[in-house]
Amino acid sequence: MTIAIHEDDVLVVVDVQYDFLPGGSLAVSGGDEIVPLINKLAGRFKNVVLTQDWHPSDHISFASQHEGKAPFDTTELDYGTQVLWPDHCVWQTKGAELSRDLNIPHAQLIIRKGYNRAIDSYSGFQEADRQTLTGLAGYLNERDVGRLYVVGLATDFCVAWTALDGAAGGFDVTVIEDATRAIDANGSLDQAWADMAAAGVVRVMSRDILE
Ligand code: VGL
Ligand code: ZN
Repeated sequence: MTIAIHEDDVLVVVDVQYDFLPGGSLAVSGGDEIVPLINKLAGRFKNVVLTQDWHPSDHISFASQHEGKAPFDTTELDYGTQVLWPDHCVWQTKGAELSRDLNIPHAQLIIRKGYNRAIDSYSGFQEADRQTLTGLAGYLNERDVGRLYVVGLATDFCVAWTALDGAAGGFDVTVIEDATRAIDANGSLDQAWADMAAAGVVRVMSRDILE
């Protein structure tokens, strides 16, 4: 079934950065496979917004900042349970750069997130304290946009949290599943799809839009 993309719909491309691609410090399996598909999808959208995970080198989400902890362990922070990651997307490093294979010259905005040392931010809308906003909702509302279509990395973290916050903010949100890839740590992918379904996030495949 074909979904018609409208002129006011927005494609949100999440964290297609070298550290999440093969060879990167937090490489998502098959992450590179989605880049040509994202480029193709982006050609159908007048409006495209990118997000960029952007951390200081001593970011609190890095296992290296917590004595005795290893990547994929968790720790309790003021705002809740935090998964600890390998150092990744450190600003001004190659790993933090958006893939040069993205071919989306008409992208209108890049939202950086995770730049506060003490707060992680998977979501493009708000930080993990669930209080500090990135400004993305304000931007989209001011632009009076239509539906949001979310793609990128990783399905179960930054894509899911962005989709969930978009839905909570009153947007009509769709995730294009085959234009995402997952980290899938400890059942996180199943949980993410369950959470998104419960929030009314629509799940489609790229063929639903492209064919
Ligand atoms: C992400 C873990 C840590 C993501 C970002 O883009 O999904 N995951 N930082
Ligand atoms: Zn991060």
